[in-house]
Formats: sequence, C-alpha cells, structure tokens
Amino acid sequence: MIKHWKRLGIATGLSLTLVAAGCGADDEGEDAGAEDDNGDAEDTEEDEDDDDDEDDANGEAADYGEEVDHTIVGIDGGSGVVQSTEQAIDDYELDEWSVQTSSDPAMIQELDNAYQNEDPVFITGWTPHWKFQEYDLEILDDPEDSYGDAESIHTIAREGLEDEHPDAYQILDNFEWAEEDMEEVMLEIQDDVDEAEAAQNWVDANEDVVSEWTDGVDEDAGDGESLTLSLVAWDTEIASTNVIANVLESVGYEVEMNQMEANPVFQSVADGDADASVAVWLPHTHEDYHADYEDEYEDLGPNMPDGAQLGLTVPAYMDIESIEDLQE
Ligand code: PBE
Repeated sequence: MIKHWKRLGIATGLSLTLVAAGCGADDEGEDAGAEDDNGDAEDTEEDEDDDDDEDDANGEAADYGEEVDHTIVGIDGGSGVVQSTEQAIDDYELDEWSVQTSSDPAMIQELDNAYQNEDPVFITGWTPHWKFQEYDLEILDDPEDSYGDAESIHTIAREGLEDEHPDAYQILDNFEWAEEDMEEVMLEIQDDVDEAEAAQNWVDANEDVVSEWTDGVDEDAGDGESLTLSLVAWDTEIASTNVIANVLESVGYEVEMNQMEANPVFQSVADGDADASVAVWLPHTHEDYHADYEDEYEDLGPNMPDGAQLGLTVPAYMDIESIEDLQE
C-alpha cells in the first residue's frame, strides 16, 4: 500500500469510469494463462467461460477494453510514453482505445484505486520506477515495437558550458549511475523523505561513485556560480536531477532546478536558458524532441546506460500478456 497521498494531491482531474465487471480477475486468470503458453489465447477461451455471455467472441483480454472504457491512463501529453502509447493504438489498430492524459501522480492514483479492488487498469509505464516495487506489475509484450527497446537516459548541456563552467561540465559529463541507484532515490522520496534529503542520503552512501564524477574538481570549484537544470516532474527525473544538483552544490555551485513540460526542457538547453538537463531518454522516447534541437546543444551521452524501458503496463493479476491480446 502506498501511504504518500501528499504527493498525489493533484490527482483529481481524472474521471475515469473503471467498471468493475461481474466476473473476477481470478476466475478469468487460470484458463487463459494456460492457453497463453501455447500462444493462441483468444479463440478458445469462450468455450470455457460461459458466465460472460455477451462478449465471448472477443476473448477475455478484449473484455478488459469494455471494463476500462477502452481507456489507457497516461501521464502528460508531452511525454514520450504517451506518444508511444498513441503509436501503439495505431500500430495494433486498437481503434476504440484512447489515452487519457494526466500526470505521473494522477496516473498512480488511478492505478492504486484499481489495484485495491483488483480491477483492470492500463497505464503508461516505464522503468526504472518505484511503482514496480510497490505494486506487482507487468509490461505487456510489444511485438510491433511501438515502445522501442530498452534505452538510455542522457545528459545534455548548453553550448558554451564547457568553456564557462568547465568543472560543472566535467561533473555533468562524468555523471553515470545505474537503474538500481535511481530506484533507491525514488523509493525514498516516495517514502516521504524530502527530495533533496533523499539525494543527499544516496550521495552519502555512494561516495565512491560520486568521487568518480568529481575526480580532479576542487571542493569550492563552483565559487557560488549559478547553474540551472531543466526537468519534467516525472519521478525518475526528480531523482536524477536532485542527485546531480546535490553533487554540483557540494563543490560550490548554486543550482536551480526548473520544472517544465517536455518540449521546453529541450528548448531551454538549446536556447542556453538552462545549463543542462539529465532527463533525455534515447534513442526512442525523446527522439522527436532530440531531432528538433540536437544541433543546438551538446549530448554528453548516457548517465544511465541501461534499464530504461517504456511499455503498456498492467497489474500482474490481469490475464493478459501482450498488447496484441487487445485486438478484437
Ligand atoms: N518518462 C520518464 C518520460 C521520460 C522519463 C518515461 C515518463 C517520457 O515518457 O517522456
């Protein structure tokens, strides 16, 4: 159970009707699970599932469509994961389906509501994210590759940063950590620890890693100079930006973290209004934004080389394996 409703306070805008169907997920579960093993679930299920007369022809996964009003609960419309979900709706010809945009906390609120009742729910998921620790979730198979493969999270820096703030540039360039590190910070924040404090705790516990990023940099190199970092308020980026801000501050910089929508993150670094961002998912998620601006900023490469993955995500109690199963 999630106890951090404080952070979910803005989760009010959604008015989804998640219709709890008469048949429980459990009843549905076993039959189709067995069928999935030999790879052709849909057509045989109806024989075994007489209690669900009306939509039998579509199979159980397709029934989920009606139960959730053919709605996928998404985060903000500027996010790559929502754009990929729209792509998936196209690729799999899920004509009746749409993505309801909201925000990361609002989406989690919807997930939680459904989860408490074991109701079906479809969300725009990604790893790393603490939701995979707090809930038992599955990312659905995506044979059409609408969401792309696992990818990296990159750091970008404005033109001129290297000359003007070489030490900051060096730290940003050296910044590299792993999926588990990011998860640790996210979980702590989710556990009601203040963002800056969670970042500090991770830095304190990982001095060996951090000392590689600051290698050769004086402890007062920043000399009170200001830096600005752009981010979208996704939990992943809140964690990474707070950690790198903490490290930059530890060598004397003053760091401002500015939250904005996705496009302005790229634009601000391209325009030089921001010094850097550590929130760029490539090659797939932010492909379009990156293509628009990459000539105007410097891509410093991955700060998290592996483990970033987007996908259509459901609670594990749901009886569905692949996005294809939603085809009617
Ligand atoms: N995310 C987290 C972002 C990238 C970081 C997966 C929500 C997106 O979809 O754009």
